[in-house]
Amino acid sequence: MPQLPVNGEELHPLVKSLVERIKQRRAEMPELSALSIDPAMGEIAGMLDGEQLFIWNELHSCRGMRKLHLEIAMLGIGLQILHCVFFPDPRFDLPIFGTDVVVGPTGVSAAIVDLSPVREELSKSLAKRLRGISIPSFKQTRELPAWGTIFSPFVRFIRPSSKEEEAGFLELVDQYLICLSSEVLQKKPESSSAASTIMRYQAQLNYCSKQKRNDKTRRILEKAFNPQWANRYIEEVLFDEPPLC
Ligand code: BLA
Repeated sequence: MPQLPVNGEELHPLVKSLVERIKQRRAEMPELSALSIDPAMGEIAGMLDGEQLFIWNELHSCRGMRKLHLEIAMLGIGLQILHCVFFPDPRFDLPIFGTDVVVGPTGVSAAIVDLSPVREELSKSLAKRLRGISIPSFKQTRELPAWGTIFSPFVRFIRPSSKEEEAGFLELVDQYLICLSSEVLQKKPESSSAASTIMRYQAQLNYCSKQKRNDKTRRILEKAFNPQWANRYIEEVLFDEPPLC
């Protein structure tokens, strides 16, 4: 599996520190194991507007979570994207963790983090944990797109306006990961055929189909590679359907 360039000087400080923190929290997950990834999809290089585009991927699983995906995309020196989604095993009553950070030539334009429900609402134990987090104040909150109905009431979507706000966002992501880890350690699997498992499976399908409506992701990938390749990447790597359990 390709190593993420976390020591690379070229990474934006927020992207670099987020990758480090996510890796640290991921290492604490029970029964962590690396998943193999098609070499053609794991480390990718293309061209966009004459600039080189690189994508690095890491995939793991752990007890309770079927797919822990961490990705960095870099386009020349202008655009960097950190994409991270942890998908639960539908047999466990666990949420989807997601964070996405987009850095443009003028700095971080988008930073989002959520623990998204795969049932009508987040479990009481998780909502209680999340209510206990102190949210730093952010000057610019961004409006969610129409497909953003998949997110929980605890979603934070901001444009950080200072180094302090970037540091606040990093700590917020960390808090969400800590909440997730605590839930992972507590939950026991239900049977594959339980109605609750099937409902959570369907909700993951819905999460993936809504994320696929993000034109901004598709457009970047289509321009860098080609529409067929972008579609394959979105369908197979970013938001592939969970296997029936
Ligand atoms: C927005 N995502 C964006 C933007 C770009 C990408 C270029 C626009 C930035 C801006 O509006 O400031 C591109 N994101 C990518 C690419 C990848 C990626 C190429 O992850 C992967 C290779 N997106 C996610 C996940 C979440 C997410 C998991 O992949 C949330 C947990 C959210 N990205 C998200 C949202 C927007 C965004 C909500 C804003 C969309 C909008 O305003 O329409």
